Amino acid sequence: MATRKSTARLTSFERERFGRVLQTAKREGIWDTFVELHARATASTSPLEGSVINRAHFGPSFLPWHRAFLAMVEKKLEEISGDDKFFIPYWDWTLDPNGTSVFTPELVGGNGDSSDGWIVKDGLFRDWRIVKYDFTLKKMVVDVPLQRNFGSQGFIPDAYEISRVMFGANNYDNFPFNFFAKGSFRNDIEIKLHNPIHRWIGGPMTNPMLAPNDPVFFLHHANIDRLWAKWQHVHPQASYNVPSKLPSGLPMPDGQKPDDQLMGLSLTAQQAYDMKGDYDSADNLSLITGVSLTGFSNSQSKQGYRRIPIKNTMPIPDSSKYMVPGMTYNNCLFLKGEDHQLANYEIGILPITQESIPTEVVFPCNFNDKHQNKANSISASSTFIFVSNSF
Ligand SMILES: [Cu+2]
Repeated sequence: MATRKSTARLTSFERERFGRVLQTAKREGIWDTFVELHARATASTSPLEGSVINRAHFGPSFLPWHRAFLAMVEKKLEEISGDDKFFIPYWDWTLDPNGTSVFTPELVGGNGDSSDGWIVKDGLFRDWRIVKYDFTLKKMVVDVPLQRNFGSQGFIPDAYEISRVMFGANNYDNFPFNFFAKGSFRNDIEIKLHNPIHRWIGGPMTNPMLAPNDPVFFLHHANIDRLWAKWQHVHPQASYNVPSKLPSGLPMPDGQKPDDQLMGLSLTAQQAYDMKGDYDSADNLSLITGVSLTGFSNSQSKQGYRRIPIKNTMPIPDSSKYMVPGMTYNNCLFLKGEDHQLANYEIGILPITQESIPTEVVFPCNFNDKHQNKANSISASSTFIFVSNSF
């Protein structure tokens, strides 16, 4: 497998090659088989402790399934290209939050046309018709043109949100191994980083049954996979910790256990866990490996972020009252909408601009509409994280 590069660092040849190969795959019907495979895995749901997971989402196999899927698709596209240097690029949202290196005419095209049903009118894929699985006919059928509606739902995660996931859970997954799991890297990255971008793009990307119809799916998932690989790198003690039975005695659904075959793919979940992707080295993996999670060096303070657990107690009536001398608060960030039900406590990150750190601080935020209007008293903890501008 060739090394995957950021969309921001592609050569013009690599950009042209990507579009050309995808055009061929679509013309020959191969692209539609990718969509079908993803749809079938998504449709195979299993009840689990009162919720539903499927072979590809909302359960432990989410990351391995998509890693193996990405590798399979990339291999197929490489064969079409006849070029063993072919790779699927990734969209690094911290490097390029507006997608200026992604949504270009020669790569995946831009936003949909607001005056015409959000149909994508530029780029190489403007003539693509999406396909969907018809469960009555039991086959794929051709549907509407490709659509996108940037920003109507969801959001692009910023460095805070990414760091919150990357430095959050130390376990790969956790009971109950679905979308209620807490302390689960898998669930955090799925729900807090992966889902919002699907929704932000709009069109087929908002629907798991249809999402791979939009080529940007693969650029998005390559970045998810890259972040997972990084997390694995800094959590060598973590493992694919998925038991065959739940504490209740219910069996773990098929496709989730370490030795289960990932649906429609040639690897087991464990094999995919162990197969870390090959990503270009230019994006500061070393900064993450150098992170100290328990200490904080003053020399790093200008770039440091302090992570403070927030006790879910006291509302702040007037934000101006609570500025703590010696610290400057540039912004305040809170978990948003969907996260609230998932979190026992919330985490805020404050840029540190002074070296002295008070033991007790109260969030002095002016809340904006991007974040839930929630306010809390917070206590300092000894946990710090170092945030580079490119995770
Ligand atoms: Cu998916």
